[in-house]
Amino acid sequence: MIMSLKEMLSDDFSEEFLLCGNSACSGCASELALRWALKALGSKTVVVAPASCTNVYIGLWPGAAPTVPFINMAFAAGASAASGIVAGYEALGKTDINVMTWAGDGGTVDIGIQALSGAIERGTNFIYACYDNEIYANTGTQRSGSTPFGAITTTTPYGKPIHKKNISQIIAAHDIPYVGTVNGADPRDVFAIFKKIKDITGPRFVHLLSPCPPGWRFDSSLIAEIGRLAVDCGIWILWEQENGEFHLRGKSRRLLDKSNRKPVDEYIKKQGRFRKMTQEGINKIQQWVDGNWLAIEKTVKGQC
Ligand SMILES: Cc1ncc(C[n+]2csc(CCOP(=O)(O)OP(=O)(O)O)c2C)c(N)n1
Ligand code: SF4
Repeated sequence: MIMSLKEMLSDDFSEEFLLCGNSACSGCASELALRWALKALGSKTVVVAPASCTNVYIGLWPGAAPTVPFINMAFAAGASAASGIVAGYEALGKTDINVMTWAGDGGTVDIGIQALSGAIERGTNFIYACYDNEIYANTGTQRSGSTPFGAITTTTPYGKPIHKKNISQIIAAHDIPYVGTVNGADPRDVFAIFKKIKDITGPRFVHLLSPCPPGWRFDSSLIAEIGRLAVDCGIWILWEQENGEFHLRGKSRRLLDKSNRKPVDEYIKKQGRFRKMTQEGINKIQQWVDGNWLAIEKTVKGQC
């Protein structure tokens, strides 16, 4: 359930576990989402972050922004390091500590996928959160497996020629207790989902859309609007799979009906990374989006 603003500002979660004054870019959804995920999880949380923007914007000890234990890890090892930490706590009989990997899409869909698949297949009791800014942002905007069709990066100067990898469906195929997608530019959505999954036992995977103003080329004041448009046009679908049960959630529940979806060009035309996209390219993305919704419709109908 989404919180009201009044509830969000109540004393219950006024405590900060990611301090301000860190070096994230203005309008960074990764930093915003991490802040609200930690508010939901609370002080008894250990975070592992493989190589990414996150290691940079949290800063260096003793001036680092997190107030919870935070481990910067090698690029490929986000999930395996978390597995080791979970095993250590289990050996000590400590069962009340949340272990969370906080990784970018490069560290998840490309280089970290083997460790992630292994950790969730073993049933590791942890949260794996992938903030998906659809690029390797920290090293200057290279394409990842999660970069969408047509997006310009330094390694796809004419736009990426193929669609993005569907990592959340790949993880859902592992049949773990929880897989869900979140609008990372909406703190209420982030808070509600992390609060909900905190007490689930076993592997939990959260896939957050993470708009990145410098990488996607939009003004940082537009972060909430870009996240909202992604959901409204159906390019980012809010869904959950809990113990094998799939359902749409939030605004996406009413978007199965195509007439409720905005056209994708509203989303695409707001971002400089798509500046070389032709109308043909936009049509191709629209078809891809519509195809994704048809697949969802079949899943939903198959469950009825
Ligand atoms: C094995 C290895 N290769 C390359 C790098 C350089 N490197 C550090 S962060 C990064 C990009 C990470 O991208 P992503 O996981 O999407 O996170 P983001 O930077 O977007 O936050 C790269 C390529 C590295 N640290 N280790
Ligand atoms: S480059 Fe993008 S992901 Fe990295 S800190 Fe800046 S806004 Fe965040």
